[in-house]
This record gives sequence, structure tokens and C-alpha cells, in this order.
Amino acid sequence: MSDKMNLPMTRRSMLGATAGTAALAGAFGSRAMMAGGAIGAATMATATSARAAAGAEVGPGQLDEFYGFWSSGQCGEMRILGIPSMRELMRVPVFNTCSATGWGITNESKKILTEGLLPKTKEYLAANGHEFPPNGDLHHPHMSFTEGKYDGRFLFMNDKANTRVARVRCDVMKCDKIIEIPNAKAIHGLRPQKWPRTNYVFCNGEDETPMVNDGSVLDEPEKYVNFYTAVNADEMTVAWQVMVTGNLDNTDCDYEGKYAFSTCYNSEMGMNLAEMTEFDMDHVVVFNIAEIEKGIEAGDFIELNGVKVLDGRKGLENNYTRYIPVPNNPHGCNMAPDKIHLCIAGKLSPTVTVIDVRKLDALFEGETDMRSAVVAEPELGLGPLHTAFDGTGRAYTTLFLDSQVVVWDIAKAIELYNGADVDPIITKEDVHYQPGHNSTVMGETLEASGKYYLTMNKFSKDRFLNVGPLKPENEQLFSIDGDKLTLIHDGPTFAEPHDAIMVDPSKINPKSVWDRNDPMWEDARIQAEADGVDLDDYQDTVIRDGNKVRVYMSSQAPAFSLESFTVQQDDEVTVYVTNLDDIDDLTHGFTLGNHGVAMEIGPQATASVTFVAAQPGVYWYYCQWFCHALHMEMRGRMFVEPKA
Ligand code: K7E
Ligand code: CUA
Ligand code: CA
Repeated sequence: MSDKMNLPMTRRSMLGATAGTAALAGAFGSRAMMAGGAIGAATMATATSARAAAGAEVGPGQLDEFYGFWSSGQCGEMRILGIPSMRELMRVPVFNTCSATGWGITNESKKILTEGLLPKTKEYLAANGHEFPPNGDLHHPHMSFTEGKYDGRFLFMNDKANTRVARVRCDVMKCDKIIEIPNAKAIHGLRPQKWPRTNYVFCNGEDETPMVNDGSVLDEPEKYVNFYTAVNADEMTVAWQVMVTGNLDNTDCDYEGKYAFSTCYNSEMGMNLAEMTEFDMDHVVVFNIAEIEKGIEAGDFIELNGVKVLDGRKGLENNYTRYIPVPNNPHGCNMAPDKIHLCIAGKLSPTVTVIDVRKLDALFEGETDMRSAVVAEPELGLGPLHTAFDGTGRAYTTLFLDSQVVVWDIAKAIELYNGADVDPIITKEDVHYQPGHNSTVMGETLEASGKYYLTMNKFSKDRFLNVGPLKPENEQLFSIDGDKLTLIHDGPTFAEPHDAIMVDPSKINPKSVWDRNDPMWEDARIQAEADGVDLDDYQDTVIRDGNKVRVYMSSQAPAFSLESFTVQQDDEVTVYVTNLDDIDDLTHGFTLGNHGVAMEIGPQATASVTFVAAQPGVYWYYCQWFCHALHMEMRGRMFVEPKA
């Protein structure tokens, strides 16, 4: 039906043309840089000279020292930044949809976005015209661990908006699994198990709901429950849940694989702000992993929506949980890399509560004073939210209300608690404005380092040119030099980073070119085999199967193997594109005009998309990723014949 484009497509000519494209990109690049320089020179002078003095300069073309893996909050994606330049390197769509990559459009991504949804959720969504949630709220990205250190296999992250947990493969930096968590509502805190390895990903349901949520219960708080969830990290299935008293906010776990912890700000089980802040004390729930596993083995659970649920509510005779009272609406939950100290940020209380995890065994062996595990509670400032560590015994706590970071000494805080006349506070530094999370390089691992300190601020206010009522957030990076913090970056980010980890590049080694056998397009491979098409080779095949049409084509810069194809009106068309180019950075795309169809096809990848050809006519498709000097010409036509 079509002639191939009459252009030579040898490797050599393609490489040559690619070099040309690179030169073109270079020209655009330097223009952009000149413009940036003109605007930036005055405002960035201070941070720039501090950066140089701190030895944190990353010149054009130089690589950063560390990776940063960033949440994007209500944008729903994960972002990758370079540290210390704070250059944004990549956006990895996860809970959002993405126009550039086709996440949420391709069959491969739709499968990931839909396969882990609960049947009931699919019903709510279908009633609203969705196959999967079109939004997400990603707060906490964390890497998998082996023996307390990042192992570079996966990143895990939560979606508070739609109660989901996702996994990103670090070898290709693409999401490969998303599951919805049954029973719990609004998965917020999330942390991979640190020891012996990440067998579980722990996650918190923040919002409590009636145990039987069928419209019969509203104002009976005693019938509301909350669930702590352990996800099996390898299989991305729910391993178990524990029912708790009160809600859950943030979570962390120890370096021995014995305990996991959760903060609770609504021990009142209040249904409004006044009720939720009524008590002077809320609590931290301690989960005893071995006891929970024993309970499962002994059959001490109920099965709720396919999940084994243990009852760990307060006041029951069980060894699954203990409740340690801590002041008023705590928030952050951070385990120090000294393997001993768990820091609970007070939020409404100006304190951080330090729990010694070595004292937790006793709580499960008859000790009745739950506060006996508390070894310090320093008063640090207003609105403590999260704590980071640099591996030297210092802690860095964000003070939301004070717009500061307070650097303090854990050992001195313990001395103070024991009655010594010491001040644990080392220094306080203003940040702009209202910080939430903070991070240090590798700070949540046994390889914590005191090189850089990041604060993620919720407000930028007047710090940048006014862009209207919606303002960006502001992130600040400091270099750490002993007790001194020096600001080296101050810059806006779009909604809304909550949390980030900074990771040494030795931990990960992403591929530049896909493996042709990657499981990501397993379904396409199976279908092609059934259709007698070799996806690894040049393809230009159109298969009709009733009113389903499967169009196979390959791409090689700067052409699709199919210059055109013909279908009938109302056919359900699936287009499979395999990118046969196999050199770095040679991504093609497939965008079909006026059909809401776009996808990225990385080097050596296959991607597919399905749509209905509803209207007769000629529709151009084109490559939307600039790939070649003749990229504009990389297009073809779909011809839709009217129904007979
Ligand atoms: Cu403090 Cu969702 Cu981690 Cu944000 S949470 S700040
Ligand atoms: Cu292929 Cu642009
Ligand atoms: Ca409370």
C-alpha cells in the first residue's frame, strides 16, 4: 500500500545527521544561555560566589556530583535533578499523564495505570469517564535498600490522592508497577524496609474511614479505622495490614528489620480541625515486624478485600503494636543513621521527641511506661516538620512557622533531657519560606554524608518575579562546612516538591538504550508473534482482524517504515512502533493529529497505542521528538475510508 521513503538509512548517515542535530541544538543552547546570563547575573551573584567558594560549581558540560530524586506533589510525577547544580535532568511520569512521553496514552502505560486498581475504583472512575485516575499526589520517593544502603534497584513512592504506591525501575527510570492499597485511604508516609533488604515497603493510610464504608456510618468515630500497610516490594502486592487506633501520617523503620514506626496526629479520631488538635498528646505507633509475621502464620487475621489484616488497635492484648505518647500533632518520622535514634517532629509542639530504638524490646516484654523509650525532647523552635542527618550526630530539623532550619546535636539533647545544663542547638539558619521536608546526601542511609543540605520551602512569596496569584515554591541548597551552612542555590520549582533524596551516582547505572527484550512491551511482543511480525526487524505490516487493525512500523531517523496506512471508519486501530535506532539519545515519537495520540519510543524500544478511527479522511502522524535534521519530514498519513 505504500512506498518506503526513498532515503538511505544506514547507520553511518544517521550518525552523521545526528551530529548535525547536535550542532543545531548547541546553537539554540548558547542563545538560551546568553539570555539567562543577562537576567540572572545580578540576582544570582551572591549564591554564585558562595557556590564557587564552596567548590560546588558545576560548569557547562560538567556532570553533577549526586542524583536527586524528587517528588512533585500534586503534579504526580517524579523528577530527577543534578546536585549541586539543581538542574532538572528528567521528569518521570508516574501518577500523572504526560503529553511528551505518552504516559497514560500508550497501551504499555495504561496497563500499569489500570492493572493495580481495585474493581470498585474502576467503577467510580468509569462513572466519571476515566480508565485510571488522571491525577496523583506524590509525596515521598525513596530508594530500595540492602543492609541499610541504597541498592539502586527501585524507587518507591506514594499517591496520597488515590491511595496508590508506585515503583520506578532505576535501570531505565520508568515506572513499572502501580498498585492501589485496599482498606486504607490516602497513602501518605512511605518508606522501604532498610534491613536486611527492602522486602517490604511500609506505607501509611492518612484518612480514617468507617470499617464498613457502605453509606450507613457517618458520625460514629468509633466505627472509623485506619490501616498500616506492608507492600511486598518484589511482587508489588500487599503483604499485610495492621489496623490501628488514630490516623497515620509519616513512617520510617529501623536498621535492624525489627520495627517500623508511624506518627499519628489524630489520636482523637476527630472529624474536624478542632477535634483533631484537642489532646495534648498524640502518639507514635511502633510495629513489631516479627510478631506481625508470626500472627499471620498463626492465622490471627481477618481477610478484608483480599488482604490479611491484623488487629493492632490500642488497648488490645497483642504484640503487634505499641503506642508511645508524643506531644500534639507530630509529623516527621526520621530514623538517624546512627541506627539508634528515631526523631519525631512535634509540628504543633516546638519539640522533637527522640526515641532510642534499643529500648523498644522492653515495651513488648512487659514494660508499661511507653515513654521509657524517649531519651530526649529538645525544644527547637516553632513548627518542626522533618529531620535530616549528616552521619556526625547532628540533626537538621525544619521549622515551618519560624522559616528556619535548626541544626542540633542529638547527644547534647539527651544530656539536656537527663538534666545537664547544655544547649543542643548548634545553629539556626533562615530559609525562604516555610520549609517542609529537608534532605542531606544519602542522609537516610548508613552512608549519610554531610556535604549538602536541601530545604524544600512551601512559599516563595516575593522572592521571584511575580507570575500571578499562583507562585512557585522555593528550594534552597546549602553546602555544609562543619557547623556552617552556606546558601549555594535558591530557585523556584513548580508544584510541589515534598521530599527528595540525594544519591551517589555509584549506586545506579541507568541504561542509555533499551534492551530489546525488556518486559515493558511484553504484550506487544506476544501480539506480534501471533501476527507473525518480527518486532526486532524492520516492519511495515498492517493486519486486519475483524474491525481491529494492527499496524506495525519501525522508525529509524528520519523516517517511519510506513509512509501511510489505510483503515476503515470505526476500526479499532493499534499502532506499534519499534525504534530500531540504537544509539544514545535517539528517541522518536509518534503523534497522530487530532486523535489525542502521542508517545515516546526510546532507542530500541517498542511502544503501542490504540484508538478508534471514527471519521473518514487523511490524518498525518509525525515524530514529536526532535531526532534529525529532517525531523519535520518524519511523518506519514493514516487514511480512513468511509464506512461502506
Ligand atoms: Cu511533610 Cu506529605 Cu512528607 Cu510534605 S509531608 S512537607
Ligand atoms: Cu524521529 Cu523526530
Ligand atoms: Ca491531635
